[in-house]
Amino acid sequence: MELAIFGAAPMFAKPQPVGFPLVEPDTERRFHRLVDEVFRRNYLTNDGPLVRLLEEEVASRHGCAHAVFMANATLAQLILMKALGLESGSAVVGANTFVSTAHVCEWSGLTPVFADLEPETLNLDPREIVRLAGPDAKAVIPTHVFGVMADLPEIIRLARERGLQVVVDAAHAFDCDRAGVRAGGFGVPEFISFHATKFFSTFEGGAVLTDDDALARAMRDLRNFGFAGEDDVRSLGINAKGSEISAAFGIASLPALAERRERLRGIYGRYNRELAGIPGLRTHRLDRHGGNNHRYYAVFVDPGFGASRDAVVEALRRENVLARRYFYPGCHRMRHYRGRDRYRGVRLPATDKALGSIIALPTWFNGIDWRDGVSGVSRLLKTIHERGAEVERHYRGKAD
Ligand code: T4K
Repeated sequence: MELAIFGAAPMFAKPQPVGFPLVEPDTERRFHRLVDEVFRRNYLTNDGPLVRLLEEEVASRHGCAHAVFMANATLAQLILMKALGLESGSAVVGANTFVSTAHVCEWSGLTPVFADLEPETLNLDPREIVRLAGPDAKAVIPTHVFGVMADLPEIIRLARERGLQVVVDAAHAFDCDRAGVRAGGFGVPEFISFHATKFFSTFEGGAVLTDDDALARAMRDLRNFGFAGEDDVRSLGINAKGSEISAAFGIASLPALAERRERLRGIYGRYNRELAGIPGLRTHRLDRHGGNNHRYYAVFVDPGFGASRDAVVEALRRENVLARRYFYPGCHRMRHYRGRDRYRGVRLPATDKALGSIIALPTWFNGIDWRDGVSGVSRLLKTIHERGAEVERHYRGKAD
């Protein structure tokens, strides 16, 4: 098989992004009906009936008392940290996360202290809390990377010993669990993302999951400028409300989730079978400790593969496979952080190793049957391996 980098036509006529939104035709039809209702009611935002329904549905799916819906997960984290009184000191944050997790610490007045990962799960290694939590530490913020749940029982234990609060980035973890416990069920607040490309989406959106009634009440005020009553502002709030249109899309998606989950599990299984045995290519296992929504599929390109990770990504992109290197280079190596004195000496070898070799592949396909999508991407990876030396030479030739 010839590759596009050597002049062949790309394997896929249309771009196949990792972040292709998951929207079934029935979801779209249900959404349009709900939007018609929104206009008939003429109630567009500010804690409307669809927002309330969405909050009930999300909370009950996750087995917790409250899901406080917000405009996105970044604002949900900001509001949560404000409601918890996290406004100074430092927070131990896994470096392998979307940069917003660290940024929100700074917006809240906390210095992020970046922690290394467990290679098996790609999540914050709980032992890092012992190493990194200094006298000014106030919180620890693990992320459930790709929906693989962090070791919350151990993280919570170590945090409590040190008087730290635990705030969890569950952005990827809708409907995921660790030994049967879902995000929101561990006794600590977790924020989740409903961004367009997530397993469950509201276009933009997010929520905090919690069992704590007082915390939920405080966050509902904070997301609405701090209003506790019509003319009564009791806290320094902001506008983080989600609209009825966003909620409508979430509600329209709910009936599709069981089938969506099955489809993604099928894609995960098929990739595992088709990629098995390619030397130097390792699959990231998603279901070691519990259930996963399988929204992401990641592989590691090890030295035995024959071409470097970045050469592989370049070759795939030319085939219209828009592979990503999530969360390369890690927060600690993002320009905003790495240039500052505070971060100069930071060494996170496990994070650097994993993020130097990871590739996220598409799990939802644009205009083609998913079986053909998975087989096409797998055939490409086999061919890139077989022609590894040439692929690498081509990549280096371009880079020079
Ligand atoms: N914590 C974690 C661990 C997160 O992953 C995120 C968000 C957050 C916190 C914060 O949650 P939010 O505040 O967003 O609710 C994206 C998203 O913007 C971001 O929400 C997400 N994580 C992150 C992992 O991915 P990019 O820069 O990778 O996405 P972008 O725009 O390059 O899109 C990826 C691909 O998907 C592109 O090839 C285009 C395609 N695409 C994208 C969209 C939005 C479509 O085909 N259709 C679309 O509607 O950041």
